[in-house]
Amino acid sequence: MALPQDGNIVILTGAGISAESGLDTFRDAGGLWAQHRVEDVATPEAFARNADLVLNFYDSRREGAAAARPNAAHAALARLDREWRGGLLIVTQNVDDLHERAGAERLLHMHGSLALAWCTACDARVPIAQDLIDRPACPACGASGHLRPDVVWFGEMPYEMDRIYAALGIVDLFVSIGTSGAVYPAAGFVQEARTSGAHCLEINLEPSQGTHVFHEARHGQAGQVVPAWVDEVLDMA
Ligand code: BJW
Repeated sequence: MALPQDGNIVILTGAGISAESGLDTFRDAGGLWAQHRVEDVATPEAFARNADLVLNFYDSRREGAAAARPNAAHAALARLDREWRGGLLIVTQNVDDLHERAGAERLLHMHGSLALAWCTACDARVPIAQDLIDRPACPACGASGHLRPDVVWFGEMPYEMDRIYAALGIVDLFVSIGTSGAVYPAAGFVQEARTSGAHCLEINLEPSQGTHVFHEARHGQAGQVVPAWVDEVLDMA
């Protein structure tokens, strides 16, 4: 495909990009949804019903993410972010911070972040490093027992949708990496990108649920396929 040197690239990433860093995906065999029922840990109703179970789930994932290291796919996207002179936006569904630790800057977290807590007493989003199960006080208002993980559960509105749809409205190349295409609205971004006339590429271990909507698919480990694709894009420029 021909991509103008100042063309606009939007990259959607999912749990598969962090798999080679040792973090569990959701829907693969043995993944997070095989270990926990979604309804028990990833809805506001679950949090209202059994906050301890939900807080333990996210405390343990925060610990896992802190111990993980960015892999070759994160590093390649950070290099693309540094070197691509046109527009670029990495939209991650992941709540780990491996993209930013690899050096990516043009990045947003549409499903929130394990590094933040949301105080339901004062509505502040605050950085946290400690376990929420210990019910730490909110650093903004001092109230105890009101911090929840700042992540987007089923039935909640993902973050930064205006910015994402604005970027999809002018995108030339849309790339989806390591996501099953099972969760909306992210699963619908490829259709938005097609409507804008973008070339759409899927990079995933296996065909995603929406693979037929993409113009092109490259199947394999993100840690191998993504660096090769980034080399191609930067060589074309
Ligand atoms: C590799 C690899 C390697 C492995 N290399 N690849 C329209 C139709 C139907 C339903 C809905 C709809 N619109 C909304 C809904 C409802 C709902 C929904 O989508 N339900 C579905 C189950 C059908 N959506 C929502 O409720 C969302 N909110 C919403 O829509 O608000 C209203 C709204 C309306 C209009 C506009 C905007 C908004 C909120 C969804 C929140 C999702 N939350 C979670 C938890 C977040 C916190 C946390 O991390 O715990 O987000 S669920 C979970 O799924 C998490 C992930 O970000 C998300 C996606 O998972 P992902 O990343 O794709 O992981 P996997 O495991 O599914 O796939 C990994 C892939 O990688 C696999 O394919 C592997 O093969 C591959 N892989 N190793 C490359 N080494």
